[in-house]
Amino acid sequence: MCERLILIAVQTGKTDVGPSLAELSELAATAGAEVLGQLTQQLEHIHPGHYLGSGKLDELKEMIAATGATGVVCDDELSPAQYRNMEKILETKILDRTMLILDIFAGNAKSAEGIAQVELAQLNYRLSRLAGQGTSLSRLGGGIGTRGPGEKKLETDRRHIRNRIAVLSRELKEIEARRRLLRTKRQRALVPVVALTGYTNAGKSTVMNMLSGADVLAENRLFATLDTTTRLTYGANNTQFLLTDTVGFIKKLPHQLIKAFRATLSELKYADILVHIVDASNAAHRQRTDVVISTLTSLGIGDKPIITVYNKTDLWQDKSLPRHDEILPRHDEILPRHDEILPRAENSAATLRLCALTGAGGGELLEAIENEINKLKPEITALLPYNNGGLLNLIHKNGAVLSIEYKESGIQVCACVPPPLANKLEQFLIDDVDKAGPLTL
Ligand SMILES: Nc1nc2c(ncn2[C@@H]2O[C@H](COP(=O)(O)OP(=O)(O)OP(=O)(O)O)[C@@H](O)[C@H]2O)c(=O)[nH]1
Ligand SMILES: [Mg+2]
Repeated sequence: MCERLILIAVQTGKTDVGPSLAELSELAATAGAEVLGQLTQQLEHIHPGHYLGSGKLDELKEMIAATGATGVVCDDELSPAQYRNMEKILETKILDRTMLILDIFAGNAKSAEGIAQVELAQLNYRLSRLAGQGTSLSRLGGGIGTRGPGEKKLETDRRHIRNRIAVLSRELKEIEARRRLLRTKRQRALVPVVALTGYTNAGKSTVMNMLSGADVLAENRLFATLDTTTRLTYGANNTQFLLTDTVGFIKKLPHQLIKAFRATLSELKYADILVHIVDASNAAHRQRTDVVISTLTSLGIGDKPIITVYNKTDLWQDKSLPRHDEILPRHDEILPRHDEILPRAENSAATLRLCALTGAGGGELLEAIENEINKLKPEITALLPYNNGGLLNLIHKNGAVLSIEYKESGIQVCACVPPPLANKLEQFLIDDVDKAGPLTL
């Protein structure tokens, strides 16, 4: 069944809800629905009982009847009370932004981990909707909000949902343990991890394919990637690193999803360097950058070195970006100028431009990644016993040797090495006495 929906939003402050509604419309289309129209209201506060004010609700009811809409989507997450009241007053299906996002995730999940994570998020969301309510879920019927692994569970009661949540949580714990093992192996291999991050549809998977030769699905739709993919990749000077493609962010990303996707998002947490891909052709790219940075910060990973990449340069000069025309008062004013882009992230290590589609700028990106990898390597001085040549080989392979001296007590090496190797060498580290210079009395 193709849902035919009307989008609604309340504007409380000065911020225009236009871009947010445009994005909601994109979410609805990605979920397979048709958007018939939209309705906004300027209010000081969102109405606690039924989101819109009473008069506006009447207007909406008329609009539903006139257009033959099958449902209404609200741009904010509704409280259970708002949800119930609106459903009663409007006598139609009520959806919110969170339900659309969960539905898209459910449609796109492929791996066992992805499917389990989405189901967990959906069940937690449904459970929160059921708070203090004895209602059966069957009244929701089919369509958006009911699709996905949780579909069969719609007829079950709260206890059933809780049991299922417990089973899924256990399953995910096991998957997480496997991930941890993989991570330990990677750390042992001393290869740095670089993770791609950014708003959904910014071009992360396209960059992944371009840099690593992977064949990850890159599509012009929201949340095409839900599963992480990691590939061994080579930098400009053949430095090895692991490149990871991850799930994208969006404004008002449901917290149930963030919680359920903890294992997937941990790939960002354990990365050494983040590459933030920005679709700079999108008029709202500055706000989206802020969303990404604040999401990273809320995940406790805002302090990693970030390379900011302004992608889709080929579209920057295009004056006829149809999807965003409505929210573009003056295109030139909003798009970054080619010669003047300021890094938005405070700790942005480097800022560069890219056209991931053609690969233009790819060389610079690899160089920037390599630069950051080199910065990760602290300078150490170690005195290695002569019978432990393996360590010297490791230093040669993974670090940059600055000097070697063959002394009576061992081999004194000064080198820049990755932090895991520095840890491994801990017992051999010495203060570099030669560097300190002669003592003067
Ligand atoms: N014109 C143009 N399109 C690009 C460029 N880079 C990526 N795209 C397109 O942007 C769309 C989204 O690309 P993806 O790589 O799937 O984006 P993503 O960030 O992985 O998106 P999600 O996984 O859905 O969050 C695709 O249609 C790409 O072909 C670029 O430099 N120029
Ligand atoms: Mg992707």
